[in-house]
Amino acid sequence: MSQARYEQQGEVAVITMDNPPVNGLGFELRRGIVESLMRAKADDSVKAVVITGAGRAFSGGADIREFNTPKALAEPNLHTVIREIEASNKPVIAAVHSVAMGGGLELALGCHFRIASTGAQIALPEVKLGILPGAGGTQRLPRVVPLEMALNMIVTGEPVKSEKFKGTRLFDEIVEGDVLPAAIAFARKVVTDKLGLPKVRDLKVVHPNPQGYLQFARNTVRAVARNFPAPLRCVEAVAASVSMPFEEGIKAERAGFLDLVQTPESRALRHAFFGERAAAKIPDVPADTPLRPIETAAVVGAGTMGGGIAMNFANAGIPVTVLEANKEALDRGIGIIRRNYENTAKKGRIKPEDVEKRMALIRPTMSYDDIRNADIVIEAVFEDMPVKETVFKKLNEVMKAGAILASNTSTLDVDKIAAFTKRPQDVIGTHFFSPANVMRLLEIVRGAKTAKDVLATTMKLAARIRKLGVVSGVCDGFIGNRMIEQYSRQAGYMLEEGATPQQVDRAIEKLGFAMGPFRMSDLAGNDVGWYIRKRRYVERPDMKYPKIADKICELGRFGQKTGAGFYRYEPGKRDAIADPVVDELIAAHRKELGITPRKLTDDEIVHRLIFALVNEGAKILEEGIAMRASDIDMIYLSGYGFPLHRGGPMLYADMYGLYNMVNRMNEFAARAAQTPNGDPSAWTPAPLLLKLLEQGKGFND
Ligand code: T1G
Repeated sequence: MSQARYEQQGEVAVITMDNPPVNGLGFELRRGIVESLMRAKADDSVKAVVITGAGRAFSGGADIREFNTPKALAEPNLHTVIREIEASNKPVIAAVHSVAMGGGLELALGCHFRIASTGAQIALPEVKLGILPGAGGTQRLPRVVPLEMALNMIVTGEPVKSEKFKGTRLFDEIVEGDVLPAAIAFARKVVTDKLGLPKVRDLKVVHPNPQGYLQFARNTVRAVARNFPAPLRCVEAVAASVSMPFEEGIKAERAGFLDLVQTPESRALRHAFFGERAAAKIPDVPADTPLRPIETAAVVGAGTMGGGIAMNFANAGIPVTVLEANKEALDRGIGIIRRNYENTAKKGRIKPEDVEKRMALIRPTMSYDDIRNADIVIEAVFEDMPVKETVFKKLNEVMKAGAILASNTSTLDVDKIAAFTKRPQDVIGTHFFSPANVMRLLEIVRGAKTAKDVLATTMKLAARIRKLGVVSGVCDGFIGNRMIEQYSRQAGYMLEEGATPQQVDRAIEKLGFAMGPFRMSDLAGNDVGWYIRKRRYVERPDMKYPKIADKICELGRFGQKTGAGFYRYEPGKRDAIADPVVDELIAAHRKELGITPRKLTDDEIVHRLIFALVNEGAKILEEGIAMRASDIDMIYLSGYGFPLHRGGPMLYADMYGLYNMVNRMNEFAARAAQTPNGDPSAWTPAPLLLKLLEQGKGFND
């Protein structure tokens, strides 16, 4: 069945794009539109054509699922469709509602007239996918809206509400309510008033000093676009709309589009776009699973994490009760929440009155009785199993039937925690990342007995509190922390072999990481890792570890909170300053091990850190702890500062080539075998990695 429905209303033919969910302009739909246009053209009773979209969008643009596949460019491609519309000998009117983005807006720009309903999101968001509008958007939009507004839309990709275009030539009418009848009436008027077939391409870009403005735009964009080539190419494409005849401008735009769509940055951005949406899909939990209502929440523990978690609920307008054992800790926690809101209001990110509104949603208490009717309770107490046991036994006793009992544990076994209750089906892990009210990532840890509706409800709640929920199975460290442990081990080994903390940090930060391993450890607190390693030494005596981090901790150098760690810090400052004390400690340790320090290249540093992540990620995938490779990438992009333009560790490996990666791992293993305290086994490729390599596949295929 054609994805372009055709019906006639009197002398007006109505073509309705119908390719759920957002009328992506895929090959089938493009063909359907052209066939419908031909049909209208051949029918003398048709005097005008209206094009609109079914469902929730006019059109969300090119069907990005077709990218880098033959269908994306198969004729009729979007250019051809738009040319057929523009060349039509009968007026074509776009009836735009809800969403007109990317190719969807470009298609409307090829029409002779455009009618929009208010509130419609109008955008050319291609730059967010690492490309540029490739079907005339950079040439037509500046011809119907002011140059600066057009350029800003194309370089930022941000949507603008349709009513903001009042007074421009983008829309001939902007109407309240249903746009289709208005568009059909307008079409009739075009015919009776003989309004002709005006083409956007025939208009001129108007600006008092276009070259001056464009140079300013180039300088501004160059300064901020850093790792992404697309924004600057967007400026050049728009510049062509000013300096070139239309057809030349189209060619310049096309060249830019074809260059960008092949870039690794664009592949990474598209991967992140789909990865975010895929994360919410749980294969064995049907999308229509009935959810448990979440009207109220409770948090046990008013510490840093508990306070941040409570803020997420208040921010989403969900009343939340914060339970703390002692008054002083409770008052301190609530005070910190208030200060956070006041600071946010000072920065203008929320209105002053929002501070009180949100504080009013947060109810402090020291009594479990006050939380018994909450729909979800999140435990955020000390990371110690006996403490969790006490809390969950109490929650089991107190909470109403059907309440979701969540733990914010960052590494402990959620199945063991569930076993403290008589309702393991209601228990789930909700691992927030510090600061909990800021970091988008939420690892949702699915226990063996966690009910499907509890999982589905928690995933939905994640979106509601503006978190990126990613499902993890139960293992030590879940997904993110289990991988970061291997990353930290390699970082420590490289100090033993000859690198300095600043060299390791600088190398990975040059790749685009927000923070290298040693600055990150100093920020999080070196004692956190130390505590886990001491547990590991008992549980996993077979696993070898570099020892410099332990020695740093034995000196009480826990990082920023003690004024010194791998670096030293001036009081009240966060700048990491190289500290000769650390260099001496490292030198002494190397001597003790009998290591002659060697020069490590940035390339070795970067790839030992990343491939340590990837190899562990492959094991996590194989064990079913992570449902898909893109989930692992989303965790690293949103929770660990992995550079977006690289798409995450698993995509990085795919783009590097698994064959090449395994060769590097063999090189690292050989080196580790010759290094005192080295651990060649860290580089044994995960079976899944070898399997994919054999099949010539990548993690994200
Ligand atoms: N193609 C295919 N599927 C798309 C899509 C698209 N363009 N946009 C969204 N989807 C899917 C999405 O994967 C999800 O699928 C569902 O729709 C709902 O999305 C030549 C080449 C349109 C504002 O970049 O910004 O045109 O998970 O959860 O919050 O110049 O989706 O349900 O199976 O985001 O209501 C440019 C990207 C393409 C628009 C709707 N267009 N999409 O938001 O729902 S490049 C875009 C969005 C282009 C031309 C170039 C948003 C939305 P599923 P959702 P939403």
